[in-house]
Amino acid sequence: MYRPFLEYLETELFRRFDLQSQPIPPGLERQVSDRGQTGATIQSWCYQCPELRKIRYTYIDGGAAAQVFNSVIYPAHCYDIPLLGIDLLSFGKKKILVVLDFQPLFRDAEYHRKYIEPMKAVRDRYNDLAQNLEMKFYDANQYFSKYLLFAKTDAETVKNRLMLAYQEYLDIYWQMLEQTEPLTDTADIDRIVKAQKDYDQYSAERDPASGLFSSYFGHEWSERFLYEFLFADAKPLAVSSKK
Ligand code: BLA
Repeated sequence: MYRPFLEYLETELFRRFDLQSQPIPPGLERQVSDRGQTGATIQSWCYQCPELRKIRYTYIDGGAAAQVFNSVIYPAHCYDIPLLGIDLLSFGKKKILVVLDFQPLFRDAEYHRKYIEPMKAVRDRYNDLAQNLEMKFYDANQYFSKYLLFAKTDAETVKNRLMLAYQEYLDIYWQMLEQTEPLTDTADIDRIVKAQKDYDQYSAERDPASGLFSSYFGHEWSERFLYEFLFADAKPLAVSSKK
């Protein structure tokens, strides 16, 4: 159901950047489960290029029971622009939830003006996909912008409307990356390193997908996938509390 979104992203990335494949830890790149009605396959891709230090995306194909396309793009540490976050979910065809955002690293007004305000014009044209839904897992004020697309919707809207919004958001994101000046001061760069690391820690601890991964692929695999691939700069809680 979300394959066209994966393919569009992939085409854009290969067209615009000089991508290098990044290794995915053994056993995490692809996994097949026979649990659930139809089983499921999860597959991930990871790349980097000088402008983007980690580009990862994952597709879960669980037939009619689950279709998921999830991606995070982390800019190089010399760029303070937001991360690009994509989470498109469909469970049993009835529950379709789509999220797309430029995920801010900082919350001050200047940052907002530079990197979030440019989304407003697009977001205003897709008001129907920005439904102000309540967040149960995450804090909407942390790592989410006020112009995110976040909607409960249907397959028709995904195909006809979300795809257009998605293409426009991506366009603005590439533009933003092109226009941003690289930081050169070590202290400024260190601040981005820390902010991106904090994002991984926060996201790993809150990720609402860990139950989904566990139910298909087991708890152990799920923990590895979260901490060794999705949010590789996060430390598992038990480990970090010992330090
Ligand atoms: C919600 N994301 C969810 C849910 C699942 C996933 C299962 C809960 C749906 C529900 O029952 O309400 C799935 N999350 C995944 C998967 C991965 C993952 C499969 O990380 C990894 C492969 N989530 C993101 C990114 C964004 C994001 C990058 O991973 C940013 C756009 C947003 N997902 C997001 C939000 C919700 C969500 C805002 C709703 C959470 C809430 O209600 O608090």
